[in-house]
Amino acid sequence: MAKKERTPEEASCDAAAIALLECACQLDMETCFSRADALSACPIGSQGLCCKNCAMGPCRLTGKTERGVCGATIATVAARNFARAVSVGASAHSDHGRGLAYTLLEAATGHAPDYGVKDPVKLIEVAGYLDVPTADEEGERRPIDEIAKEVALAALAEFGKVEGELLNLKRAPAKRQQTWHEVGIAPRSVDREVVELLHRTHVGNDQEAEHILDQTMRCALGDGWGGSMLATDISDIIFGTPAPVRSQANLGVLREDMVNIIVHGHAPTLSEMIVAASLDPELIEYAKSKGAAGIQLAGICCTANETVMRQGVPLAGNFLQQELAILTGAVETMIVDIQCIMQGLAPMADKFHTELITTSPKVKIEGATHIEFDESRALEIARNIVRRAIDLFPKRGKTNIPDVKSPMVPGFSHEYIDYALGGFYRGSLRPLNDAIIAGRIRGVVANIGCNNARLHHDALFRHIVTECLKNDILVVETGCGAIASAKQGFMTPEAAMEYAGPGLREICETVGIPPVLHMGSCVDNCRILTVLSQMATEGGLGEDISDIPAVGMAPEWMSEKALSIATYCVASGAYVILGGSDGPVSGSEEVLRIMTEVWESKIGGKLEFIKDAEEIVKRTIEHIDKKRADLGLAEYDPSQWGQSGDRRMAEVLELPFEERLEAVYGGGK
Ligand code: SF4
Ligand code: MSK
Repeated sequence: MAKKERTPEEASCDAAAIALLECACQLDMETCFSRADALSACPIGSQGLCCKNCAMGPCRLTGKTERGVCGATIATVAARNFARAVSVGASAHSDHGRGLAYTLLEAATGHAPDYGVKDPVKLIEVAGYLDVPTADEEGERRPIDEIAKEVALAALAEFGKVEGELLNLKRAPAKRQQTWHEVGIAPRSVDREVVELLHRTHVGNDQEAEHILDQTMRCALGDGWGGSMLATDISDIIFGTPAPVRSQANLGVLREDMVNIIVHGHAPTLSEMIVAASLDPELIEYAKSKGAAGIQLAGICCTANETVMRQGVPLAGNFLQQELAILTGAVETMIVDIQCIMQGLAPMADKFHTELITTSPKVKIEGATHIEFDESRALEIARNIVRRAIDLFPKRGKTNIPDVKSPMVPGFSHEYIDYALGGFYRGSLRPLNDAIIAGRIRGVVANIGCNNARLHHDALFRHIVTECLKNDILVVETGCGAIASAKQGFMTPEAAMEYAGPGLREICETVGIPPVLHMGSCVDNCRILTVLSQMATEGGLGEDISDIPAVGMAPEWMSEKALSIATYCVASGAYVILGGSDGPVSGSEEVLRIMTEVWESKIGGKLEFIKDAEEIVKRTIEHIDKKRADLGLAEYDPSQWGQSGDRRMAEVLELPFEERLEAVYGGGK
């Protein structure tokens, strides 16, 4: 029986997406939503029960056949499948990081003249982590380019170092490092852990689920504290460390009267040059000569997160909105780099005047124009692409841009959070720890990850964030989850007044921050690791990441990168929930037990797959309250808070004199 096709409202809770899905129905065009409806997920593969690791299979371990031809058990097969997915996710993030290290090397050696060191302070900090001397023997500061070159080489060495372990591991709390060493999962080098994990999953190799999953954690840690952390650090060095900027989110940022260019994927290298080209007065004049009022740049997925965090380039949407952006008919060019790029874009672009341009030597798509990016001619290539987009503007037909967008304030790097809480003079996370200790902030949730076309687009994000804020839980976000929150209006300081509980609202009002902090792209989840590490070492919240009243989650996840992120967060001590389904190892009770009970006792973190939104919220709050109790903190009591801050001040100023005295001095004067 054919699966029922969802109505636009059943497919998404985003008003812009709904409007465009209606448009897709009218035009009889397929999207990832309709394809998800037409295509049932394989019930065996989705539980992790199908092995195709050799030509005696594929072996589907269901019903009577609970062992593969080679004798592999359900637990072995499910663990191996999970391990392979994590290795791919870790590779994607890490290869992204390696690419940035090469860009820094090219820039520092004069081979990429359009790039340089934008944040020398961050360079000096990262040099410290990578054991690169920043001063000469006389104690004089070495030239920045010289340090940058050595930082790039030291970063590249982390991928295939011969001995030792990843240098960034020392940025974790001491207790965490000790756990990694005791369990034997401290990653030695980024590439080595990926290769070893793949080796172990070859037919006839590692066959004990727990042992396979130990190496899976080690490989994922190589992503979180290796490849991803290097990607973030080097992006900050080259393009600047983010600080708050104003921007907007959702497809309504596209302009009827302008040339619309969308950057999509994950790498900031080309997109930063596209930003520069789109601001070039000569190209703006050229756009005007073609009848446009100017050039509007917008982003999708994590390229969007990179450019919104640093440049305030508006967000067009998240993963499930990439085809819908083209469906507006208003996009001249969509430039894609790496990861999360749907092949469905090419046939969709074919129906409009839109040119889809692939730019990475690693990504070609049939039907797209390939203009390969080359760091040595970066701005020239970017200008060429922008010029092509302008040339397409006169060919634009009927458009359908939904009038839907929300204001937002992104840019919360961990450096900025430190600064926001104490300025340059005494920037630290002390006020955050104190707010948690006092109970104004009940705990922290990192709500991250993808969208999934099989789920109600953005709905889990919206529900969970709303409930967290109501319960005085500070939310930090990256990836497509961050874009979901931006679109839903959670990322302005004013949102605290509408959505936050009384304690969290007081903090947001005092510091002037949104209740949901945009911390960047998928690789920037390592910024969250850094914040958690600092909170653990700051004092008052235990001495390890596993002690902190915090939960990580990816409610609408779909990518293998999300599995790697989840695994490195767990291996770093966090409780992580992956939502939306029973999960990719649900066919094995044993693997589920290892990821919860065994991992919790062994490394202090655990991974659970929870389908239901209410259940995710319930378990999150239970975990946060349990961690608070374990730390001996006061029970959460919102009735204590809400008596200070801007809103209360406004109320007090309106009171009659005597009542105002009472409110201010409590009757003491
Ligand atoms: Fe089947 Fe074993 Fe080959 Fe997997 S490795 S396909 S379980 S025979
Ligand atoms: S883009 S990995 S869909 S978050 Fe980073 Fe979004 Fe997930 Fe891609």
